[in-house]
Amino acid sequence: MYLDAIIIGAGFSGLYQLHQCRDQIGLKTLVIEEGKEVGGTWYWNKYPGSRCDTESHIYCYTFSKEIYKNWKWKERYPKQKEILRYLKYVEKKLSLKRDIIFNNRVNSAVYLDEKNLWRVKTNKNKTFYCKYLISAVGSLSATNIPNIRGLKNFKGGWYHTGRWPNKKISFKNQKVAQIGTGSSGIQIAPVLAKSVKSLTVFQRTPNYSVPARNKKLTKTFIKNTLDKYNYIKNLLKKTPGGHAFHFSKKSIFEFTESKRLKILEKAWLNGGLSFRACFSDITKKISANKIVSNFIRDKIKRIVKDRHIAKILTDFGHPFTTKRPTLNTNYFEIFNRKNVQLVDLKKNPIIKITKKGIKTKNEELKFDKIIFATGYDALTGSILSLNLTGRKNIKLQKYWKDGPKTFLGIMIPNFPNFFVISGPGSPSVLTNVPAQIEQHVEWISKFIKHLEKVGCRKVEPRIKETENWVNEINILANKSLFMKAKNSWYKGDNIPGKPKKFIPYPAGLPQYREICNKVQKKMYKGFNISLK
Ligand code: NA7
Repeated sequence: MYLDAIIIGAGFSGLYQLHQCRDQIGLKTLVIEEGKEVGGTWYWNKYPGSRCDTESHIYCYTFSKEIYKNWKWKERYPKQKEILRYLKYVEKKLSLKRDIIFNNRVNSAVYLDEKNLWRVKTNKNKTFYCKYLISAVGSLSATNIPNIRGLKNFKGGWYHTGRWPNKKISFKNQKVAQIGTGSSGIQIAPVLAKSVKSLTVFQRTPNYSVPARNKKLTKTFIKNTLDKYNYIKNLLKKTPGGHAFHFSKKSIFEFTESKRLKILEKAWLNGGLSFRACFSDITKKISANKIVSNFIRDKIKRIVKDRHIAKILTDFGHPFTTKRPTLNTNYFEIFNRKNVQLVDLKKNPIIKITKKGIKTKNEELKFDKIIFATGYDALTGSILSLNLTGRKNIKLQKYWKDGPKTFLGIMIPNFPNFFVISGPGSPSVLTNVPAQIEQHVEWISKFIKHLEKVGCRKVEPRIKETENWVNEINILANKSLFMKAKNSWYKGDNIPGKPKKFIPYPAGLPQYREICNKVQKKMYKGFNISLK
């Protein structure tokens, strides 16, 4: 079957890209989706307590006033189920489903030089051909299941938070092990702790976490945000992460110690991702960051009664925000419960998984279930899993063996007519993702429209511009605090053998948007456009 465009993935990015390609440009378009429904990340992340850390009134599309105004979020942070309902609502509104095939995972995509087409194959033995191939596979979708000896012998059930089964799983009165304490682990643990017989949390790296302070949204709040549609849409274009909060213009050092504390207390009480923005320099200057890191450490120590456990939970080896910042609802409080234990993997590492549980250096523990909240092969894993072969038989795995090479995070040399939404080299995971997605989808769509207008046969970025872009990301990352985290998935540290390079574009969405717009204005400088 021949199509003008194939989009891989039916999450936030795939749905909007389909609307653009089909309804705005008029291309014959198909979305191929592995799940049996729309949703992407939010289709797979169904674990108990799954919720977005970005506030609901901005974790959504803003491209359509009608869509924005006709949806009413219920809570400050949207639950996974609510986000799924929202995406289904958008899908219905735009009649997208008729151009999506579900239950098909793309296994390979090969660029056929002589035909100037992509040949796309799925695990259900379906083959498609298209001119434009667009990856909307998400940055956090290739799960990381650590290669721990013995997992296949385990007689109980085991699950990864990012591939949660469709059926209901009961943990009631069971002995549960949870490996990993990132955003997902910190969300699932307090929910499990309430019903399980015992919960054992295996922590490799302690994580900073700020209270989410989730709450039901009031009618007044909902009305105000809907009324302020234009303002919100514009605001998301101006803030560095595409969030609805501004960073303070004032340094922490402009205040006396007691005033600083007051400001921090107020931000802590408000909770949420905006905590880091209460001074201008928390994310930029190590001396400012240290004060705030210590503030968080003290807060946790005040919650957790056992001093030894509190120490393990706060023995941070990295500055606040240099790894993915997490929000929590009573996470640290669970360590005051009798049915919750903490294992410090730094001192007591896992040796193997046995038939009945987990053997660590110091003990052998029995479990009914194991939960892997161990994150993802972030940003590159999902794209590499597509097994792309570009011009002259060049494999993406090989081309990216020393790290991802993209221009603007959008296109890759040697892989003509292949676009990436929210991929490596773009701000992606450092932003409120739907805000970045809208910018990408609109930029890519405008580009494709232009290519069609000028009669382009194939397009790919130039090597020189790509090298410059990769260097620019390196330079910006080295200047930032991000590199002070020894171990972070932002730079590939969580996956054995993955190149250790900072992956997302770290200078914020407005600056990135400006660069992309400039390239567009200069008639796509940096790209080789071959005409018919
Ligand atoms: P994260 O943020 O990558 O967290 C994964 C956690 O799992 C983290 O605590 C890791 O420790 C830990 N981990 C990873 N591999 C291992 C092994 N082999 N042994 C023990 N512990 C391990 O993933 P999340 O799903 O929580 O969050 C990702 C994003 O997805 C989130 O921000 C949301 O946007 C959705 P480490 O810190 O690497 O030492």
